[in-house]
Amino acid sequence: MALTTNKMVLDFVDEMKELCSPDNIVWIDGSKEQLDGLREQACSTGELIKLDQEKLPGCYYHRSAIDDVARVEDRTFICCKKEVDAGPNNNWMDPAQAYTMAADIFRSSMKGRTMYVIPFSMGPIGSPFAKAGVEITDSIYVVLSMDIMTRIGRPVFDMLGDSNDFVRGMHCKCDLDAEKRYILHFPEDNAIWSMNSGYGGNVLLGKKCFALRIASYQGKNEGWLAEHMLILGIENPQGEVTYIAGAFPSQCGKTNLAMLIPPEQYTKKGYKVWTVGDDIAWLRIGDDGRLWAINPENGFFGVAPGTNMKSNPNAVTATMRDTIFTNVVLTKENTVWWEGLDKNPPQGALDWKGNPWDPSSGEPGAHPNSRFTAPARNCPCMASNWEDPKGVPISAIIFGGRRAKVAPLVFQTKDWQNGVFIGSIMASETTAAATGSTGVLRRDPFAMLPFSGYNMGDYWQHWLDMGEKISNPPKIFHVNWFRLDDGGNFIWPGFGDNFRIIDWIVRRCNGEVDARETAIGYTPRTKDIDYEDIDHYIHAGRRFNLDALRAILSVESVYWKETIPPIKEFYAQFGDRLPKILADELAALESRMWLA
Ligand code: OXD
Ligand code: MN
Repeated sequence: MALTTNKMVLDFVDEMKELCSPDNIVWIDGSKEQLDGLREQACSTGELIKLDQEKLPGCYYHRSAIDDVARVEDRTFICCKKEVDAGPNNNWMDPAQAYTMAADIFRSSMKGRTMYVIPFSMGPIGSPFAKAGVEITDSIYVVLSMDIMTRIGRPVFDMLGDSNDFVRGMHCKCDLDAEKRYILHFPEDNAIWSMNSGYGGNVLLGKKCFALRIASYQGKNEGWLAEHMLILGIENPQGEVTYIAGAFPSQCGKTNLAMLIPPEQYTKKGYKVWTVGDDIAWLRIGDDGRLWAINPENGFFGVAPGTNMKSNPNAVTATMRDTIFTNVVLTKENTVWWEGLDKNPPQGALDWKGNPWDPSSGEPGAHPNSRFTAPARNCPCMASNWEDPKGVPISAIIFGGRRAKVAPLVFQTKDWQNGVFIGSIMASETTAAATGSTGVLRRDPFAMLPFSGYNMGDYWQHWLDMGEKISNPPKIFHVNWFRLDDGGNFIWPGFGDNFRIIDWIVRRCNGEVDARETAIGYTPRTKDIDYEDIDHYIHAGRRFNLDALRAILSVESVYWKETIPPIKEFYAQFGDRLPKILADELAALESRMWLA
């Protein structure tokens, strides 16, 4: 039975029913009985495998098709009326053409299947930040994953009432045909159509599709920001908490940073780090003129390989109950394993494809993009106020990238406008593991290149416009944990030791430390970085020392000069959508580099 009388929702469901011809329709009310029934059903068909319920209570295992294991950026489209509004950062398709093509693929695709209708909310229900969606799907895996990643069920329709302000999400696995796989966004219609995939990033439509692509477009029109950012709270020994948001391209340790444990010297004094979110932030201007943020999600869709009790004990703990694991190793004891979990790969296990796996074969057992879908409430370092409907006030925004030479460990930008410029030139060098070639530079402004639902030039202008409206803006910083010495070794230990830099950022926000002015912004004075006790890290045969600190904080104009021509080339793609302010910022940086 329909769970709502909202005519727009009923029309949407009817229209999709007509198109896809499912055998029946199930409205997801979010009750435990209903979800337990679906878990049982999925186990009976093999869609899920129940894991050892003593060791991993409430946990299940899932495999996606072997050619369906990642987001498909080349098959992801923004379908708006004018191509220029999608921008060079997006694939574009004419909406009329996209609807016709997709309808052909969807037609009768749910014959013999059940259509599930999932009401969901991005953001705590009742929060002024929250937005509703309705996702239609033929996948129980999607229903159960949406239950972890968002707030689902009846209360969402109570929140929505008769309003038309909801995102219409339509997903069908169809035949999982990679040639007909499309992730289509219609920002002007509040709609997302996803077909022929079963992989989380393509089918959990609340996450990248809604909370970033559609929401970034809504934010531009409504005066707020939807960003690819973690949110964390830093508590000092007096119990005061400072909140920071941070944007990092993939492979820069974002989830680890969001759940960081400070070095012992700080925890002994009473410092704590609290997680508010690990991937997405929605930010609005508060009555006090500050920027306030919520995490619109309700769980983590994290990369499993490399996650372990040393790199991220909080994430490991979060996955110990009520979690769905996808494409990891399934042990013969019905538990899970992945590369980097520990040094004891299991014997007699099945790999992510379901084949017997020999750890000595040299083949990885878990897919490199295998995932855990875990409820945020399981994470021991979740902030007690992480679901506060009014959000948390942001004191600093951090941009980061993986740069071997150019960017120092940390610098503070001069002001909002200069910070937007630094966000716009963000880039990361690929690692050998990911691409087979090291040091290929991938531009990823604001870590939003694959996620801005509109022209990135307009997105930068929106950030500049927001700066005009925020009377008490966060300070903007850039960090680079990955700088290499001349021998190609990481200079900085990273992980928990990143807290030493976060601490400097917090002290800058509170006006407690001064800084050195350089051609790119403000860098720390060496006396203000507490590095003396980094005794576990031997660098080039020595402890991390003052020379290493000086080296990693240095601003090398030779390298900065080299960065300028490729940035000009990148900016040129945006034509007259490039804000003039950013071109001016680049010219100013260039002239400062020649003077440096
Ligand atoms: C993610 C991503 O999965 O950014 O969060 O790709
Ligand atoms: Mn992400």
